[in-house]
Amino acid sequence: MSGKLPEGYDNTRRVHGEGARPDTEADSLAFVPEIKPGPNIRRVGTTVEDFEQNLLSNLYFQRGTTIESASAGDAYHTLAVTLRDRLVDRYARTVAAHYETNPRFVYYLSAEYMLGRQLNQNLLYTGTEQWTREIAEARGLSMETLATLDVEPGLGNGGLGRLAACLLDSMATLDIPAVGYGIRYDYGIFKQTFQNGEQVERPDDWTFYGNPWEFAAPDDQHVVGFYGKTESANGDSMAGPRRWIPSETVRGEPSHMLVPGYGTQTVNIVRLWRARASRQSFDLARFGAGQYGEAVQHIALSESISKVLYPDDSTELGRELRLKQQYFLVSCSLRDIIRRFQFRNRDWDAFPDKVVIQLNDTHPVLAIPELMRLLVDEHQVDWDRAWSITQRTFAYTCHTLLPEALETWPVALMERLLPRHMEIIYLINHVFLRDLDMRHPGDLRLMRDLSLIQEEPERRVRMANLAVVGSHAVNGVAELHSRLLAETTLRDFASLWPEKFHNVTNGVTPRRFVRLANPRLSSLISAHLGGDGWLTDLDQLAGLEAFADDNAMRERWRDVKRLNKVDLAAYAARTTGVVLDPQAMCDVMIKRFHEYKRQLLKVLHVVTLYNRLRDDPAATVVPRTVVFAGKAAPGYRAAKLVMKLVNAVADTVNNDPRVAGALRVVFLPDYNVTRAELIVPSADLSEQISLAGKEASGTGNMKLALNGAVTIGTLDGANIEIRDRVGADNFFLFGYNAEQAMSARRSGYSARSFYDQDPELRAVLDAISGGVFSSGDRDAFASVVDSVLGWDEYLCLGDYRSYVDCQDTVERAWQDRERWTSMSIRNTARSGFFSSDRTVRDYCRGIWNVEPVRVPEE
Ligand code: 26W
Repeated sequence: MSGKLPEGYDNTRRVHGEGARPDTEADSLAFVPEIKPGPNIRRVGTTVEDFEQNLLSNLYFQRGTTIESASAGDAYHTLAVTLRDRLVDRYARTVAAHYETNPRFVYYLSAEYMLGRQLNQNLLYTGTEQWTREIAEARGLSMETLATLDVEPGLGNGGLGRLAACLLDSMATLDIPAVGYGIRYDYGIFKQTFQNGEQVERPDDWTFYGNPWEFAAPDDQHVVGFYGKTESANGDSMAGPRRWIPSETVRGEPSHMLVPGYGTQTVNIVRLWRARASRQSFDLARFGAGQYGEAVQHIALSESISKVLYPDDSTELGRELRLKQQYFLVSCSLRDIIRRFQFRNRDWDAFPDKVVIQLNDTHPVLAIPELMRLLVDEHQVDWDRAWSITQRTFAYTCHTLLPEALETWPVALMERLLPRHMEIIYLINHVFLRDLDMRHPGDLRLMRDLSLIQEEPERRVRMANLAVVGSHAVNGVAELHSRLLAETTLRDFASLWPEKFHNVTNGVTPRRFVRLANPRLSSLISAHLGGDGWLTDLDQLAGLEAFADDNAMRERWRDVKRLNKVDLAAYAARTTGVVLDPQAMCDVMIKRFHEYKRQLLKVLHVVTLYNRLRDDPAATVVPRTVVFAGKAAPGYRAAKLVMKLVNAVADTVNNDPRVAGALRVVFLPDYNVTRAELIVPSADLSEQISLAGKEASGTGNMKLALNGAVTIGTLDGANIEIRDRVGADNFFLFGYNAEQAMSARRSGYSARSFYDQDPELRAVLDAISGGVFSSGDRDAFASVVDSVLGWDEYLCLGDYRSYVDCQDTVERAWQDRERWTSMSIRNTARSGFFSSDRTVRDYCRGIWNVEPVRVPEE
């Protein structure tokens, strides 16, 4: 094998569509860069001196400045580029190894990625932490300053987006050939601040100072069409080929960020698409006429596609721009995937052998009709063959159970925006319903419910149905979730195609959420496990079990937690002015605000404690710090009112001398990955109190358990598996289970009956509606109290007593310090299963059927 890679294999230097250079095989091979790291392109040394040289030369040549006049920004960008150089070295060898072996690739399509800050991660993954610390200290630069300049790319809302990032990290660490595809939003998830306790959203201009971690690849742009009409290419069958003539086009320009594996050479990429206007968009004539706005209007319109992330994480809004975003992601990514496939492969039937595309929820599901369009219309593959290739290529992960989160798009909008895709969806539906009728003749209910088209009240395309019909595998993200999907939401599909349905329980990367977030705990663990092998084999944590009842270990374990709580207290004081006691139990509820997650139930408990303390200051309560953090979708009024109530209760409690020292409540603003890395290590109690059957999995619960927090929770999502693994006596369980929650409603659930029967609950609700937390304004939170005393959708009052009693059990346990510490150690020791490495192994074995490709050292 010559080792000479064909032009652009490492997906650089090939341009498609409008304004592209002519792309002839002959001329492209003429310019083939030798990418095997040869002496002349070696930029990275192996000693601290080399590293310092690399830094200085990058400061000179990349920033055009000298050490004397360098700003902190210069220092940060220089460090970033120098680390990036080291990762590029490994990336080049990864590309060569993948070219060599032409493996099956996993392509992860996600509208969201919450990658977190890159600096500390890349310092760890390049093993240059110590060197950097020494050089920085020697040059009077503080690592903290550099870290604050490291902006978090907040290209996601919550669980789904962070899971995507954890899976990418684990795929690289397990040497799985993979590429993540997403959208490079100019504005990520909004910045959250509070005014009078209310959430205020501000735009997140995350690339204002540039992003040193990305490589723009303008030559790899693709042209994406919208609207327009279709016509037959040859012959009039809808099964095509047909021609789509879009009336509007934008260019999709990629930039990629490196995704290094830990403890291995593999470096994969995540490729993020950005919308650029087509070249002739600037209207010079209008500009000349002084119509400056109009002159750039077309550019603004085109580029609005990747302008901002939609901040909703569970209610589909059906905005046209959102659908354009989804198609933009899908069209660019599929063209890129096909281009990469065609480097080494010619036969379309081999496509599913070389390509598996994981659809991260329904957001990228247009990829199914888009692949059909590209195969049938652009590559003249006949319909049935194309359909078989498509089904064998796609796999779909569902991340929710909430009916309102299952996306459906108006047929009228789809027909207008994507006329050819609507034709293809109709044909897919026709063939599917025809086969269905063969298997279940005359079963109209089945046909109506499984059809890709909802007929009433408005004709809409059911994206989840399209995902299931067009994929060879469907999975939920926790055992209960996958079971409920097969028994309720997707029941008919599951009985039609039981072999398609899988469970892959979520996981989290221990590199970011233990090693980087909690270095104190990591070194304590490594000290007891004889090294940090556990970082890539998390089941090794089981070795800590032997020390769970060891006094010396418990002492040191508590020290770690206390010091982490000191850091949290310092941050809370700095950002909110609230003074926290590091000795108090740190009770944490950190997640998106949503009624099903029941932050309100946590507030009812806080008010219960407050009432108890107020009524009997001598009452023996355990000093407790309650930490809230999380954003609400800007339009989600009910969630935002609960947020306001949390801040109101916090103000009242924190300023009431009768409870000082016993109870503190703090709402830390602008929750994101970086905040999680601060809060998780300091948590003693992890609040996972969603109504059973509503939280698909949860991943915060895993991060907290791995960092020694003990969970109080319901039998919901992955809580069940956490309890199964850490043991029932190391988990505080309360409330309805999923079946009871579903039957409670059926058996005449009355929220008011709980109010009538439970005086403590009554006192709590009366205090809230009585204006205790709103300086006497009885209307402030009336609607919150009315809604739980009314329909109480998420059975807060039904679970109140069981929850409060369980919290009392928590307090009794906390008072036995040794027992609590043993419980904490056992939670960490028994949570190895929740590594995203295990999750990726499950996907590889059960759905992707891909093998690792080892990347050689130098
Ligand atoms: C259409 C708007 C929209 C946007 C995002 C609907 C639904 C979503 C996501 C699916 C919501 C989400 O983040 N789900 C969370 O996914 C996590 C990763 O699997 C799970 O751990 C959480 O339980 C689930 O709520």
